[in-house]
Amino acid sequence: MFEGIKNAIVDLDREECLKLVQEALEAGIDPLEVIENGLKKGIQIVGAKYEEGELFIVDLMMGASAMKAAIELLEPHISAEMKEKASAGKVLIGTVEGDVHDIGKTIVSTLLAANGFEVIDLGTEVPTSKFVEKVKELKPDIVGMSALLTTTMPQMQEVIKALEKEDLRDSVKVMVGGAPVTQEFSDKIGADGYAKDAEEAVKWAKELAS
Ligand code: B1M
Repeated sequence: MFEGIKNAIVDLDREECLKLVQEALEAGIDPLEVIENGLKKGIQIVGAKYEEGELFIVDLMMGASAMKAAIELLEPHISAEMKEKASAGKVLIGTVEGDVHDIGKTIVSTLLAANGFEVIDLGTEVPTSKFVEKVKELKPDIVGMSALLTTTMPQMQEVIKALEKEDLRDSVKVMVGGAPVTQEFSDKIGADGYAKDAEEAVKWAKELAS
């Protein structure tokens, strides 16, 4: 099943992907396993093929869109499990300004929710002012930022600076992630936590929230 889902993403076959994901749900397979062992592996191969010049940007978009649709199909089933657990904390999360990449961020949101966090996902291209406004309004325990482009990574520091300016920095923990982000970068910009993947993000969130 996982192999089929992975291959459907690699083949950019949205219909087949959604059909197999639906079958996996009906067979009672853990939705998180479907993401980890099927969808994520598929999009990684698509990304590698793009980098090698074997696929074009339009192919990337097709693969990404199939993956997003599949996650949307899985999400309600993860939330159902989530509801049985007490909230581990409130997380405000978004992809920073100028950056449209949201697959990784959505996986992180989904896993956090599945682990009992209340997640408010602001989406992509989130302006610094919106992060600040939402921190004021919603008082989260953690602010999570994702960036996939080296050119948008500095936005993370802008958000931290803006939170400092508004005297909000001490009220939240800041977690950062995304393919080009490193522990070194996280330390440099004054974030509290860095996670290389969604599992680590959950681990960090649990530690940061406590
Ligand atoms: Co873009 N893209 N892309 N892209 N894209 C990359 C990132 C790139 C590395 C590809 C390449 O050229 N080799 C490159 C960036 C180069 C750089 O900055 N050095 C790139 C580029 C250049 C671009 C455009 C500029 C291309 C163009 O238009 N010429 C453009 C940017 C537009 C913009 O943002 N303004 C662009 C557009 C796109 C698509 C729209 C086609 C599509 C995104 C669709 C979408 O997200 N809805 C896309 C995709 C799919 C990719 C690749 C292939 C895959 C990204 C992905 O989804 N990975 C990517 C190449 C690659 O990474 N190999 C690439 C799978 C995902 C599960 O992993 O996002 O890393 P990831 O998330 C992980 C961890 O990083 C971590 O956990 C996740 C799950 O394990 N994590 C966090 C992520 N966020 C976290 C937050 C946390 C903690 C952990 O705490 C809060």
